[in-house]
Amino acid sequence: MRTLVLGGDGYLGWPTALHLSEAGHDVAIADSFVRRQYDHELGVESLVPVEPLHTRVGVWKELTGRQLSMFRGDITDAEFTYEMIRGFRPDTIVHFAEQRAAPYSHIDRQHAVYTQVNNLVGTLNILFAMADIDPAIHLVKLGTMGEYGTPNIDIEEGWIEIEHKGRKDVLPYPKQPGSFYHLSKVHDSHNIMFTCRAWGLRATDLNQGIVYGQQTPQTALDPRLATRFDYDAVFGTVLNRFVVQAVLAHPLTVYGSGGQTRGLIDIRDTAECILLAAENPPEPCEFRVFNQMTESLSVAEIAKTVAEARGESARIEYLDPPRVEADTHHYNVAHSRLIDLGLEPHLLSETLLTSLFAIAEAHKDRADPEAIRPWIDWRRTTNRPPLTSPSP
Ligand code: NAD
Ligand code: USQ
Repeated sequence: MRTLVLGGDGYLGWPTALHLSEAGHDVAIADSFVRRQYDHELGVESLVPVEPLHTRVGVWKELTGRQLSMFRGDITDAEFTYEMIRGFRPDTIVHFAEQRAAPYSHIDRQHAVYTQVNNLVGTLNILFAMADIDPAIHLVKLGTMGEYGTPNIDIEEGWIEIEHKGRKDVLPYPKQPGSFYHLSKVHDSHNIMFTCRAWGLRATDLNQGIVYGQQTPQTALDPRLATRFDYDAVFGTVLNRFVVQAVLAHPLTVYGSGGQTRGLIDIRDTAECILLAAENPPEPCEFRVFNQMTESLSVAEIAKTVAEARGESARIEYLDPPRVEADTHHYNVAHSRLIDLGLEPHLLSETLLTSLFAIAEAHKDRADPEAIRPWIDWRRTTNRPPLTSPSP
């Protein structure tokens, strides 16, 4: 199977590309490296150092004999996208290549517009290129559990049966996303669903929960194969942030009361879910939705779990919530379709936390404590980064 991984230089794209390569796929990676530019813009870095893509690809070849092809370019550039798909002729396109931080999309008008243009235009270019070049290509698209929001009823896997005024239908599950970023995923989902109907494309929309962890069996082979580990207030996600905060003896920053409940997934399961989706494609015209999460926890429970695993030095601090979100709500999500395909989830365990603490310990000197405090408030239309002390 020929698999093109868009966004293959990122936190999830890189380990997934290696997992697919090890499973025997002929893998190509495409990336614009814009994620590395956000680091420069924000003045932060991955806690774990990441090598340039060509170094990582060289190390993978040296260790395993497996070749990964590379395309450097921006998928919002239609010419680049068409040329790449014509040149590589993938069976499957795995699409990770979007601006993925909700806080980044709330910095100001420019960042909100950038997020939606980057995400929507990139996906539209892929859809048009698939239709024009080969409609049999299977698109595996990374969406997000946050597309659903937090309704007061159970969340189904993509679709809900509704009875209205005596008539019944199975309709897309209502979407109530909580940020400009999460909205971009909803708009993508609509565009993908429409092009499956209009042009006979086939796609899997993976509504993924928050990913945690930093290593997969493949990235652990050599430090030069490491993937990112973000802990800052813009790109760091909650569990990874709490682990780094605990190691730095910084209070764990729970926003509000911490009742916000979210779906979570281990990074090793992300890579496996993509493999399962790619190797079990939908029918032509089918727009398929999987909820890609393995367990639900509230933010307060995540903080408590991390603090208890760390021991006495860990403290929890409840901050004024910078986001507009419900922090007490119902959350019960159907997520059986990937399990039906064979996923055997890794659930959050003491062992995983111990190994994550070890990774954070090994690199804690690279951490910038000033990058931890949240500074982007959903209620403001313009946010400016706090003044930081000059570097020595
Ligand atoms: P990431 O930012 O680390 O990786 C995304 C990659 O895409 C980066 O390398 C970036 O340079 C590239 N990219 C962005 N826009 C591009 C463009 N226009 N052209 C080419 N390359 C471009 O993010 P991640 O955490 O690996 O997330 C990957 C995907 O999974 C995203 O779509 C995200 O929304 C989704 N997702 C992530 C999580 C999570 O917890 N990290 C959870 C659910 C869903
Ligand atoms: N939170 C805290 N303290 C922190 C950081 C976050 O309490 O220090 C809270 C947030 O308020 C939120 C929850 O934790 O309620 C999750 O925040 P997050 O930053 O970990 O995750 P989120 O913004 O939802 O985004 C992340 C990824 C995104 C992906 C999404 C999956 O960045 O790409 O789409 O998780 S989901 O949440 O299921 O939509």
